[in-house]
Amino acid sequence: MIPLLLLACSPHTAPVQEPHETGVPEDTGEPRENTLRSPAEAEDLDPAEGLVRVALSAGSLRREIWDPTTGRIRVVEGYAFNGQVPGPTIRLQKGDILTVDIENELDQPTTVHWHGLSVPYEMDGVTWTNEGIPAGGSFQAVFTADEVGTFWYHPHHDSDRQVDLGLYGVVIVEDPAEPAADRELVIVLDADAEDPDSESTWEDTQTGVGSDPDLTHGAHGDAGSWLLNGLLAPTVELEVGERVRLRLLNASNSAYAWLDTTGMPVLARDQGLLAEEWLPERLLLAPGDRAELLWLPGPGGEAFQAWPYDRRGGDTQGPVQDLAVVALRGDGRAASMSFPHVFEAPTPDPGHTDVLWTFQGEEHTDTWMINGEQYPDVTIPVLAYGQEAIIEVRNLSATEHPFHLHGMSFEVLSEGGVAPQARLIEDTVNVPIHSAVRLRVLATNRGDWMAHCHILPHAHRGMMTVLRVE
Ligand SMILES: [Cu+2]
Repeated sequence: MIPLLLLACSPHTAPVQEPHETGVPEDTGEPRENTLRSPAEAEDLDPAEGLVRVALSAGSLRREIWDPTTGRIRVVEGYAFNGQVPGPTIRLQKGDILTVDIENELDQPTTVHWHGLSVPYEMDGVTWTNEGIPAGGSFQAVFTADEVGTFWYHPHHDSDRQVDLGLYGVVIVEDPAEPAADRELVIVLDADAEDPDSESTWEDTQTGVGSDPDLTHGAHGDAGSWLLNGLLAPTVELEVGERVRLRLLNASNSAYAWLDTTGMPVLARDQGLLAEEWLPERLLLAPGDRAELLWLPGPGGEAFQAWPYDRRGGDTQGPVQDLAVVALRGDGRAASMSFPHVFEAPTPDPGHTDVLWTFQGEEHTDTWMINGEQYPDVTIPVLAYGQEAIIEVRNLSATEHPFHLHGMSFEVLSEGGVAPQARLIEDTVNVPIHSAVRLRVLATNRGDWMAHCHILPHAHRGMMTVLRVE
C-alpha cells in the first residue's frame, strides 16, 4: 500500500535534472522560481513488495544559487548524486530490503555511508572496509531498513570536501503504524559559506562568481547563509490548517543550525518518534543531526527562521535569518494532530564507564584528537557481541563537537549531567564545551565502527576513532 504521505507530497517533488548536466540557464535578470519543495525521490526499480532498488551516481554538477534579495547569482562547481542537490530521497518502509547500485563518475574515489542506519559492516561506506569506490567504479550496497526515522547518506571518503560540494541525500524509513500528516516536507539545510579556515585547502574547487560578501562571512560554525534544498531564502507555500510533517537534516559539514521552532512540536530527533512531546522555542541541529517537526501553518508564522550560532559558545551577534518565507493561503484555523508518543522511562545510568573518549583540540592550530590520539593511530576498545557498554564522551576543547557513532544507535543517559525526561535514542549528539554526554550502546552489530566528530574538517584532521564489536 502506498501511504497517503507519499501521494500527498508527490506533486511537490522537483523535476529531476539530467545527471551531470553542466549547462545552466543564462541570467536574464528576471526573478527566478525559488519555491521550496522536497527533493525529488529516487525511483524504486524493483516492483516486488519489500524490495527497493535504487541507482545513485556521484558526479560533478555546476549549480546556481540565486539570492532573491539582491537578484545576484553564485555559481558553484560542485558534486551531486544523480545531478541533484540534495540527492534523491530514498523512501522505505520498515523492514524493506534496499539495494543501491552506486556509480562513481567522479575523477576520484568516493564511498556512500548510511548515516544512522545499522547496516552490515561491509556496507558502511568507510574506506577500510571496501577501500572506496574508485573513479569510474561501482559498488552495490544491500541492507535491511530496521530503524524508523529520517536518516541520510553521504561519502565517508574525503568527506569534509565531498559532502560540502553537494554529495548528500535523505533516507526516510516509514512505520506504517504512524499517522500520516496532510503533507510532508523534507528540508536539507546546508551552509552557503562554511568555516573558511577549514576550507582553505580546497577553496579553488568552489568558484564564487559575483558573490555577495555577506554570504561568505561564516566562521566558527556560523552558517553565513543557510540554503534549504539548495535554495537561498525560498518561498514555501502553505495552507492554513494543513499539518505538515517536516523532516529536517543538517548536512552542513561544520555549521550549527539554531532553528526557531516556536509553535512547532518536535516529533522526532535522530531515531524515530520521541517518547514525549517536546516544544522547545529553539532547536539546535548540529552537523549530521536530524529532527522531525509538526508545522501547523497559521497567521503569525510568516517565516521559518534561524538564530545566529557560534560553536565556540552558542549565542552570538548577528541577524536572525529567514530560512524560508511563508506564502500562506486560506483563512481556516490551524489544525492539530497527535502522534503516538509512547513514553518509555530512560535507562538509569549504572555509573560505571566502559569507554571514555575525550575530545581535545584547538581552532588555533586546527589540531583535533580523541584521547590524545589522531586517526588512524588510535587505540581500539573492543566490545563483546551483545554487550551493553557505557560510553562517556567528554569535551575539553573550547568549541562544540557533534559525536557520531557508526553501526549502532545509542541511548542518551545524560547530557551535561542531566538525564533526559524520557528514553532518547540518537546516533549523533552534540557535546557542548567543557561538558560530557553519557551513552548506552548495545553491541549488536559486528565490525570496526567509526566514532567521530561530525564537524567534518575536525574528523578529517584526526578527530575520529574506532569501536570494535567482535
Ligand atoms: Cu569537532
